[in-house]
Amino acid sequence: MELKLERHPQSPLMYPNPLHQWEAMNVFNCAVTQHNGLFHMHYRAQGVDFVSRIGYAVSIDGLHWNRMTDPVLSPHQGRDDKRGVEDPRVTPLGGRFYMTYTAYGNNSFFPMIAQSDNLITWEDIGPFEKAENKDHVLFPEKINGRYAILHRRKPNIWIAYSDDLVHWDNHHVIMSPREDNEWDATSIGSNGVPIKTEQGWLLFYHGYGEEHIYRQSIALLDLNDPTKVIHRPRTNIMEPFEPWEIKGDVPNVIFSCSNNVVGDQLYFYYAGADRLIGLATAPMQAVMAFAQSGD
Ligand code: BMA
Repeated sequence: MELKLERHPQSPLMYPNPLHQWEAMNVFNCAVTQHNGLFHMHYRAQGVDFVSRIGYAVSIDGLHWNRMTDPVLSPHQGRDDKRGVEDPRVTPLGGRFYMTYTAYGNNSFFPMIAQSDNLITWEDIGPFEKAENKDHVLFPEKINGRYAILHRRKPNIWIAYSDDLVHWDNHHVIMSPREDNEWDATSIGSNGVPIKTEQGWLLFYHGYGEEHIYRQSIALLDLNDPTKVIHRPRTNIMEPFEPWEIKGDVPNVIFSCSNNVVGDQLYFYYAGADRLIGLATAPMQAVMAFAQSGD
């Protein structure tokens, strides 16, 4: 069985903004959160200084966006994140919002968790761990009474649990790259917030092989024990194809930090070649049928 996401005719939806220095070069890798009847976007932006910041935009229909003039998150004083803050994923949980993002320094990067009540002002909780790690995303509810997070210690997707979002334990590898010649043979990482379905947690993930082409697919994890991968179809659901997905700041990249259910459709926001933001869709029914077709 195959599933190919369909590019929305209005895609790409968002371009760099030459009027704002901080987002004049690239806008990409966005989290989209549905809250109070609106779509809220947090996106990675790079300006003329090539430092990454996180911008915010709001939309009524998920297609037309109004952006804030200034970023909502920038490199902080007193820590080595001079190259910026990257790849937000936003999880609504227990009446608050949590953003997982990567802080990038001159020599290394580390995975951060921040919290907000209003999606605009963010307060850091701390690093998820003091090691090179990224692609971390919180589950939208506690599992067996504990916070759960997916993360990436290269090249695998891991899971870990916590009681306070600060101390994490029970680290397990849940998915690894596949054998040579597969599209995801070198490294894999999680995308947006896993979606709870009757059949399990629907996980969106990216992967690349030797040619370094970033492609996308999905897997299903057990609801009560997400260390168990129930299905992992072999084929990918999206790969670079349009000119703006092939050429940009980094070539041949489809990267995503959000996967939303809108009505009966999947809204898969993604970035092409680390430069523009687009949208691809599919009926949720088709997504679930494909998810269950894997080994
Ligand atoms: C990853 C991150 C993403 C980026 C991707 C492809 O390591 O840096 O922000 O989109 O590489 O370049």
